[in-house]
Amino acid sequence: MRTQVGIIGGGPSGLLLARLLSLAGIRVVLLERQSPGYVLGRIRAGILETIATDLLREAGCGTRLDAEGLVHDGTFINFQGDGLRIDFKDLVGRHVTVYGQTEVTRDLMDANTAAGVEAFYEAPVTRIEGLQGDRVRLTFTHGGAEKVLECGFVAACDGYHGVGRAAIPASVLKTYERVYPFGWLGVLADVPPCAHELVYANHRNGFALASMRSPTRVRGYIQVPLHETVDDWSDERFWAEYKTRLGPETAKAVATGPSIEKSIAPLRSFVAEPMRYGRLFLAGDAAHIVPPTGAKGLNLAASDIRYLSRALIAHYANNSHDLIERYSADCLARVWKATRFSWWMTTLLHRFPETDAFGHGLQRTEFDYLKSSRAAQTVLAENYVGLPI
Ligand code: FAS
Ligand code: PHB
Repeated sequence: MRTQVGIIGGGPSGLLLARLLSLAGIRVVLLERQSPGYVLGRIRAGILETIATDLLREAGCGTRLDAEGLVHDGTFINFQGDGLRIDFKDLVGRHVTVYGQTEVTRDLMDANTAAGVEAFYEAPVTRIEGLQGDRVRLTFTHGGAEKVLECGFVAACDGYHGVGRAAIPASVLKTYERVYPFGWLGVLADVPPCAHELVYANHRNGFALASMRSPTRVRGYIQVPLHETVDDWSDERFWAEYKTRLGPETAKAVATGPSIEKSIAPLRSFVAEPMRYGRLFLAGDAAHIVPPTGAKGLNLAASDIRYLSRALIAHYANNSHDLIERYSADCLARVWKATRFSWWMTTLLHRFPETDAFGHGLQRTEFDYLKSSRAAQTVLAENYVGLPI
């Protein structure tokens, strides 16, 4: 098998890249380890920056997004009995859109299928060779047989646990990591949201987040210790703690109901450099992981794909190599700023087991400064809605 661009991974990164390149007439083959149902079953992100929504419209996937996406002009932050609203529209003239990653993935899968983009599911890539040569060879298994795909370039959109990053020699690859001493227990339930926008909360028991997927479906999170599992959290226990942490005023509007999904995600900050090695490009979670507190994970994946799709289109359309050469530096400049913001939001809103009284005083002061300063609120707003490309 031969193609121009081989794409490892059929999550949002791989699907979006396949769509944008095929729209530009570039031949791609996408190889995804799991089944389509498994990929769609993963409940993850929910907030899209305008860079991501603009890209989805460019990919011809804006119809449902525009019909069902919820435009949010701000967000609430509750802090141990105090609170404030960050007004994105007033502060930076921008907004975010609530539209679940599952829906983004579904729209992209449908668009690629309709366009006849060649995608193989249950087709794990096991080997990557020839990155410094004229053609890359991807070995994968599919239908019980081992196959080889030859391509001009390979995009490793295969997430944190993929094979792409490992193909970069240890002497070249540099990684940076911080693992947080807690995780997020997430619950999906078909009940109406407690507020018209998201509510982030810092409570002495820990962090909570009231998010949503639609006017009838909520996505709620609470910080939990790393040793706990979903079995430790009945629906009743979750809703009681969720309401406590959101605070009494917000809790009055919390509707409870049976969870239709419940999972715990660990939190880490992770950056891999460089994001390109010869004919290999890393994109999305394959290159970076952020704690979801800043709602940046999916959005960073989208901006990587914006850079990568333009670089590969310039190469094939105009034989131009400049954007390919700049890809890693351009992405990492944005990745590190989103990593900083996600780390800052996480330190502001979570309870760290090892923090002493001085640390709690600083955290309180950070909130008080945010509440008292339009400049501080503007910094939060411009990062949350997405820094310019
Ligand atoms: P993905 O991990 O989504 O996709 C990678 C794909 O590659 C997978 O489908 C995998 O099966 C496939 N793959 C791996 N190895 C392969 C191989 N060898 N061969 C072929 N295919 C292979 N972000 C937010 O903004 N907000 C959130 O609340 C949030 N919650 C999250 C919760 C969890 C549990 C996780 C893991 C992530 C969460 N994220 C969140 C981040 C998430 O949304 C990612 O940023 C997003 O999925 C990135 O998309 P991809 O880069 O496509 O990676
Ligand atoms: C979500 O709705 O899943 C969500 C929203 C905002 C975040 C993280 C997750 O910061």
